[in-house]
Amino acid sequence: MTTASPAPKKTNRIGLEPADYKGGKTTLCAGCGHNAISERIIDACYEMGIDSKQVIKMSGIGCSSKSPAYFLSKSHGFNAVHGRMPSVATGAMLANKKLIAIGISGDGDTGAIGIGQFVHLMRRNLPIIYIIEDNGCYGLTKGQFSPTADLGSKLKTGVVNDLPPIDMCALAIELGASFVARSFSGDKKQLLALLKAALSHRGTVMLDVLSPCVTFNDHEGSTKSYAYVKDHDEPVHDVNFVPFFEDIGVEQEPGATKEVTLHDGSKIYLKNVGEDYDPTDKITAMKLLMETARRGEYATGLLYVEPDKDDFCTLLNVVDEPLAFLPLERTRPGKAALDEIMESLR
Ligand SMILES: Cc1ncc(C[n+]2csc(CCOP(=O)(O)OP(=O)(O)O)c2C)c(N)n1
Ligand code: SF4
Ligand SMILES: [Mg+2]
Repeated sequence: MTTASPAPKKTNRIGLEPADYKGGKTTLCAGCGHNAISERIIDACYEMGIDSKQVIKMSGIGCSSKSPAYFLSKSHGFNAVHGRMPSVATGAMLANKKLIAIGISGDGDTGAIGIGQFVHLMRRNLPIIYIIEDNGCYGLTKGQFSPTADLGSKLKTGVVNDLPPIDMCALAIELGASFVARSFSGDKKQLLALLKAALSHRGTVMLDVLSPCVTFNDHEGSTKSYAYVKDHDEPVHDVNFVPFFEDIGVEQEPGATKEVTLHDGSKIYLKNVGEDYDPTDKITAMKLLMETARRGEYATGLLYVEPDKDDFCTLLNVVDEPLAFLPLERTRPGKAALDEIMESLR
């Protein structure tokens, strides 16, 4: 009698299985958008063949900031103080620019207490994938309005928000981030393609993911509920990503698809859904964000990209080797170098 041999295990280009990219069991509420984002990060890292040990997961405080515990358990991690993840991430990347930094924040963590740190992170173009898990409220502290809550949005108690929101994408574009996108935790295909493209970009990726809080902000009258976001999601294009290690040409209809080559040679194909959209033009991106916000809609997709902009480590001429491995003779200038500096100051 012959016995059937077990099906070969599914592995990626570095021989790892999807399970190798998982994290601990989530303690977030069932149905929380943040869980879906963690799942897409796992998928993206598996499909791109990322070495988890090269990844540093950074976060602040909030339900969103707990998420790094639920993906890539073999990576390095640092759970910083509320809103202070950007400075810790900056230090980490300057100490070792070969790391892949994934920062997870919330709309409260970034838009309120952390706004000052966020502003300087964006203008420095640090190499980091900075994800805002945006539910328009402070989930961890029971659902108060955050700075991304829309004007007129209602709390469960009926309280109406009377302050205008901060559009984190518009802010990031204005400040200098070189890859700015918006997506929805419920849109698996778009979010996965954007995350894979983010892993291929060198510079600041600011990804604002609408991620409903099922416990405090998923009712009628909320503009960050699943139902509202689903009905008002306006993708500007279909996003298709082809990694550098899969040399597949994509058939393009002339004029309708924009091709962007990313830092590692991967390509992103953006097929217009409606009007022609050029994500390399800042003014177009700002206009789109303002027009869609005025209609109460969310423009999603790759809103702005500048693939060749120098990142912060390149700008500062940071050495290739991690600082911790540099020998003493390279970290301490000798007498001759000090004499030269003193001479130049005379
Ligand atoms: C210095 C400081 N101030 C306030 C708090 C209380 N606090 C904890 S989480 C949070 C907001 C979290 O909101 P958000 O970043 O949107 O994350 P979410 O829970 O919605 O994912 C606040 C105000 C704190 N932990 N530390
Ligand atoms: S309170 Fe809201 S944000 Fe926090 S885990 Fe539950 S659903 Fe998610
Ligand atoms: Mg929040």
